[in-house]
Amino acid sequence: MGRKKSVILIGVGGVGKTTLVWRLIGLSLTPAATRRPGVYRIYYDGKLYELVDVPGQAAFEIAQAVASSPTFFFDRALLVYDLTREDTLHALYEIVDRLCLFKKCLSAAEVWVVGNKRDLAERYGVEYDADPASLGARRLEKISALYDPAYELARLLP
Ligand SMILES: Nc1nc2c(ncn2[C@@H]2O[C@H](COP(=O)(O)OP(=O)(O)O)[C@@H](O)[C@H]2O)c(=O)[nH]1
Ligand SMILES: [Mg+2]
Repeated sequence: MGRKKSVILIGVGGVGKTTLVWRLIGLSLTPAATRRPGVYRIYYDGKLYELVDVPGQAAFEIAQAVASSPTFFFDRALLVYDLTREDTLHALYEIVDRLCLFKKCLSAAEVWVVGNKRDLAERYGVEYDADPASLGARRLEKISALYDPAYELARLLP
């Protein structure tokens, strides 16, 4: 089966991180075991994943929670924002900056930016585009954690 892959979801409160985790957990045939609040294990496509859902609302709280996480290297970090709210995109820069101030710059094999609530962006015709490179990320993926089929959301896994 290979080594477990770890994925951390980072972003301010309300952007849809927990919704995304719960949709991904729905993929698993084996019931997901929660080891401690915010850490979920799923099996998908013959691989074991550990998903870390960071609690908190504001950028400083998220940065603090990530910095104090016992695991520090992740196979993938998903920087999640709400496509319809520019403040949630700006917050990602603040989180990434604060992590470096804590001398804990984000350490992940790959960083992806995830623009969530695509359904709302389409409905309102409002969408703030992230520049992934400026966040140290490889790519930007736009999703609807609420409405996209789970197998499509699974493309976010390493
Ligand atoms: N319309 C829409 N709402 C979403 C989507 N994803 C999450 N939400 C809603 O946004 C709110 C916050 O979601 P939550 O997962 O708790 O955000 P978190 O604080 O980042 O964990 C909830 O009311 C969700 O139902 C989405 O893709 N589309
Ligand atoms: Mg949450």
